[in-house]
Amino acid sequence: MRTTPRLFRLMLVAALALIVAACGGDDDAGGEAQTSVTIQGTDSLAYEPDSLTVAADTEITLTMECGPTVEHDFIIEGFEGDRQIVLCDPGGSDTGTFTIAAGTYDFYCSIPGHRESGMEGVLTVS
Ligand SMILES: [Cu+2]
Repeated sequence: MRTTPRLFRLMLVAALALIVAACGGDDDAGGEAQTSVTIQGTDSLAYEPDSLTVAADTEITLTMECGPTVEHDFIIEGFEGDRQIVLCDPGGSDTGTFTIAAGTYDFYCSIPGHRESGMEGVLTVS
């Protein structure tokens, strides 16, 4: 019978497509703890997104990309003396790392006036 191998091949292709689709969805999975995250600092003095979820006790790589005209940084309140994790120039980006215990933290931008304008967010570590 000649149709059987063809049908089998079709099923194989369908199964592979499903597997690829399942694996491809990891990037921005909302609530799942990540070890590598990217955040935008916008010209309207906001983080995008303004909430991040990362893994506890694991080195996290954070990349921040800044809008074309304003610089921003990223500080986790109360963590390592409010150490600046990243600082990006207008139109630039910066990458830093940190390892943090489980909990819920506030993060903010320390450029004068930015936090007051609402440039802060919530970091969930689980
Ligand atoms: Cu800022």
